[in-house]
Amino acid sequence: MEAWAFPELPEVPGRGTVPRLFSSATGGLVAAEPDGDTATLYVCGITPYDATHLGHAATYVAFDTLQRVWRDAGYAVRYAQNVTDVDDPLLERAERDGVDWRELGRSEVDGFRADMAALGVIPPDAYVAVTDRIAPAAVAAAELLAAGLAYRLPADDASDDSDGADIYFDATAASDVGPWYLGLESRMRRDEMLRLFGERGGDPGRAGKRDELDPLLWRAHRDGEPVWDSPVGRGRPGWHIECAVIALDELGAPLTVLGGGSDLVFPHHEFSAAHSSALTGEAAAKVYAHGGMVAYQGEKMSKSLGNLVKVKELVAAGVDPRGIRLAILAHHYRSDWEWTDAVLAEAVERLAAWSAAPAIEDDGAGLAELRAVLANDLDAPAAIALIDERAQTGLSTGLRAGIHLLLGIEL
Ligand code: 5CA
Ligand code: ZN
Repeated sequence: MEAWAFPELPEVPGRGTVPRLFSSATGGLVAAEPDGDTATLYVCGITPYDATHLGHAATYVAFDTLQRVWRDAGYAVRYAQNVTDVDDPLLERAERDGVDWRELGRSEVDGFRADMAALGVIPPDAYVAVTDRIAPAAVAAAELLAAGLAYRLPADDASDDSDGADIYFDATAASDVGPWYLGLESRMRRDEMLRLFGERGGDPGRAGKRDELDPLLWRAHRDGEPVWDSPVGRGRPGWHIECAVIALDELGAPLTVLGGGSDLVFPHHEFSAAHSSALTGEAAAKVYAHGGMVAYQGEKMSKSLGNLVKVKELVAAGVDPRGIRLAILAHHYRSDWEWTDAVLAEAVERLAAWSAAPAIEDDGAGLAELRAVLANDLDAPAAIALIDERAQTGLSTGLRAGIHLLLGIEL
């Protein structure tokens, strides 16, 4: 699919360094160092059934910052992002609103593109709709079956035109064969995993599974649901295999970074990584990186709760998108935080102060400091603090260029 317009990236003197990032797998900082001259990045995309909210924006701005830091360090970046354009919540919303699910997806993706472009987020090189990768997902499910890492489970309610069985990943069997887990499962209590699995699209109560946590690889056709023909029968793929296959096809393994919000750590990235490793024998990624959750009115901002602050509504109300970006960057990407009017007002004020700062002689120190703090787990709040301080006396041309390239804010 088409992504969106590429923002202007200015020339900046000198070079940054490879960033260190917090890894959800190790629980510490690791160098997000590409194997060759190209970093590979996969960030999970939206499920397009409502407009882009500040939580989505925060996640994509976080990984945009990573991409900018890599580019500044002299690496090329190859970036892939999916669109989960067939999934239960999308189908339910389309049904509720009496619209075709494809049309709902298309219009929300259009809105997302416009929002990302407004925020100056660098587009993915491969922007991939899940519905364009049904066949490879089915082939992957077939491979896992053949390898003895998946099993068929009869489904009484499957349509007559299907072969009557869903396919599940055998997590226990797969854990013996590859370097696959994020390592999270071993640190998370089983009751916690079961709770999250149930809340986030899993079906721990499905009778007959070898393990309650085994995730769905392929869902046999049910009457009234979208359906595709495939080598594993008529149906549609499970969520985790979709992202695993798109990441592998577009970028290979291991990725330099697999990213998303912290709500994807378990089960989505755990099992995407597991599927990927089971298919290739390689680790899925060098670094598993996750952003914090943005809340609004006391709860995680989410389409399902409906407590949304939408990017397009702020922009339509005349808010400078640079102010939105600065409001996001004022919070460390890994922390959970709450969007308020005051957060936005402070960012807009800051943007005005930076813009009004006098131009001064360049000794390169400001840019070097900016690079150093961002290379340390993308510490944008520290970057903002140092720019605030310098803006009181003046901002040099080099630092302004650095702010433009690295924070995506042209003053
Ligand atoms: N389509 C799947 C991923 S394959 C999905 O999670 N879609 S989503 O639309 O729910 O979220 C898109 C991205 O925004 C994900 O990376 C998710 O982790 C992130 N996200 C969702 N809600 C928030 C929030 N309140 N704060 C921060 N990030 C969020
Ligand atoms: Zn995903």
